[in-house]
Amino acid sequence: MLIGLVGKPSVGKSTFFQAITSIPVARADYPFTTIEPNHGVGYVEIECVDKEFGVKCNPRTGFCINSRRFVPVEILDVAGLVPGAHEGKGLGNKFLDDLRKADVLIHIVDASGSTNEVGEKVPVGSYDPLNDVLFLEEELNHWIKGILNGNWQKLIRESGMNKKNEDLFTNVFSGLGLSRFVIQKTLNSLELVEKKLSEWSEEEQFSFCKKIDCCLFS
Ligand SMILES: Nc1nc2c(ncn2[C@@H]2O[C@H](COP(=O)(O)OP(=O)(O)OP(=O)(O)O)[C@@H](O)[C@H]2O)c(=O)[nH]1
Ligand SMILES: [Mg+2]
Repeated sequence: MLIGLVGKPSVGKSTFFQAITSIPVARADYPFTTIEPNHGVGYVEIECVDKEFGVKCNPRTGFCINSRRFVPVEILDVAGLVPGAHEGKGLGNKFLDDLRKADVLIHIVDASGSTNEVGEKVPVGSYDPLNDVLFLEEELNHWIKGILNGNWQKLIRESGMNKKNEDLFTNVFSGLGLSRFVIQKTLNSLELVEKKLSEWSEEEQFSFCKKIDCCLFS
């Protein structure tokens, strides 16, 4: 499993990464300390069933010590996102492409409210962290929309060749690990299964991206 760490700058993403992987990485109290992603492996410790079955555990991945299984989990720590990243603010949102293969995202939030929306220090409690949750979701939606925009003209051409919407979108989003089933369900819920792509409004395109985003990293 690959877990991506996301959040605005200076909230402790790299600190969390280091705590989990024991890999020393740059951490500092100014925004954009991380620019290139940090990639490492951490371990989830669980009880092994070897004792119960009276066997010696020999796991294919990770390791087992005294009936404690250490299950490897890949972690990716990326640069911070700021509001408007999809318009190029901060370091933009291109680095999110590194998270394409992530199964899950963990959003690291500074719950003390001591950093503003771009990760600068402010008095403790003077910033509402809920704002971070909302803008990060919005930025992820825009990132997906950017992927769709890049493929839109091609999709419209192919849609004219009588290809089904679910097949077209499955091709575009398979690289993100989205199945045909999820695409079909999303199109169904928005009543867009049959609608010709050339007739989709901007709003419908964005709604699709928003819905698909929820399925992506669940
Ligand atoms: N008080 C407190 N400080 C923390 C915590 N986690 C991280 N910090 C501090 O917050 C600052 C930023 O930490 P980083 O781990 O570099 O944050 P980041 O989110 O990776 O930042 P960017 O790479 O700039 O996006 C550092 O000075 C850390 O020591 C925490 O749980 N509590
Ligand atoms: Mg960092």
